[in-house]
Amino acid sequence: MTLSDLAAEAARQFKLTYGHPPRWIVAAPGRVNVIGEHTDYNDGFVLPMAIERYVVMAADLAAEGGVAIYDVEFKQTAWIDVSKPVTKGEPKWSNYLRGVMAGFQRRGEKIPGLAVVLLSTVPLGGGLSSSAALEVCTATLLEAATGKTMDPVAKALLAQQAEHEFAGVPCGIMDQFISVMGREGHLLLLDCRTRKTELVPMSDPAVELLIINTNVKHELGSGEYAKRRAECEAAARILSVPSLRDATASQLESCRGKMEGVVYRRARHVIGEIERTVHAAEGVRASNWTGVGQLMYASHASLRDDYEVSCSELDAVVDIAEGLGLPGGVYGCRMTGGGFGGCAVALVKAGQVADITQKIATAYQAKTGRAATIFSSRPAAGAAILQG
Ligand code: GAF
Repeated sequence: MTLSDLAAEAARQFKLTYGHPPRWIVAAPGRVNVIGEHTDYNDGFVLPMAIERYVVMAADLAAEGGVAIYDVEFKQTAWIDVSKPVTKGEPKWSNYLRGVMAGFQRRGEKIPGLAVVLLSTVPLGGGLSSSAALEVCTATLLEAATGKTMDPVAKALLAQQAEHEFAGVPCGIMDQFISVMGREGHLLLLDCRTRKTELVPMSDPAVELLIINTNVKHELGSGEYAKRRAECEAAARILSVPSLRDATASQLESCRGKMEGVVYRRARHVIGEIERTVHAAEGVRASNWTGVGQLMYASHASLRDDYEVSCSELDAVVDIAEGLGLPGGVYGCRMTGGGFGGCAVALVKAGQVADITQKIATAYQAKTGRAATIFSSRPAAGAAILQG
């Protein structure tokens, strides 16, 4: 579904639910990370793009004091009391919105009463940042409804804080930044230390990014994510650097004897991945697709063996893609996002997309007994007010 189809559907659902057309329609995209995994909370580089999958909200003013949100997929309404400081509550998904509303209140903003309809085409638990899209979409709606536009960095940080405090995931800044700052036809090279962003054009019609959802649900709240973060901090302490961004591979080797094997491997992944990300951005700029593809495979191996955030289904997808290789139209493939399930991303020759999709789907089913969901996306624009 295109974004304008989705906006029209949100307007239709709003009218069905509340009896009149919406005043505002806003949207925020999900993302796929091309490379730079588990580097954001180590002050490193990431290279994500916004995808043509969105959370969309249609809304209008309503009685003061409360925000009602009807989720079309869950067929469920959440009601949030905004007459006092917003707190965590039920249903669980409403916490992403609650967290953003609480952040707005902390900035001294009064949240008006609202009637909202929520639609999403970002698969849940697919590692494509459905939660960041929901947070950023909520922030965009509040911008529209209060008439106060936020600075994009402040907006992304507010959404990240909502994730920390209301969803309990100590995530980095990548997902919220790309959902706010994505640009059509571009990847976003983000320096997570300085928060400096650079748009990297990716409009070569000869290549496409395929997103392969293993349909193994990924769950970052389970504690493994926080554990990885703590291991990275432990490595930085041993190396006497503020963060792993400041460490080199040779420094790490010289301190190897001072750290547990697992901490050493986590650091080796992060240090290598930061370097790969910078090289991959250069590769994209030069349309050196073979080079970018090799970096993607290396990233996957490192996430699988050193960082241990892959799973057998993601490994199966990458093995199948690598088996097709260049003659089969595949430049590179890797898991994307937090890991433990979710999606892989493959850089492929545009002319062979249909063939590659069919081959990966068949081989994945045979190998794992599961059905994959495969789609391609061009780099999309970040969050926007579509109406109002
Ligand atoms: C998740 C987090 F939310 C991001 O901040 C990032 O750390 C990613 O996992 C791994 O690169 O999506």
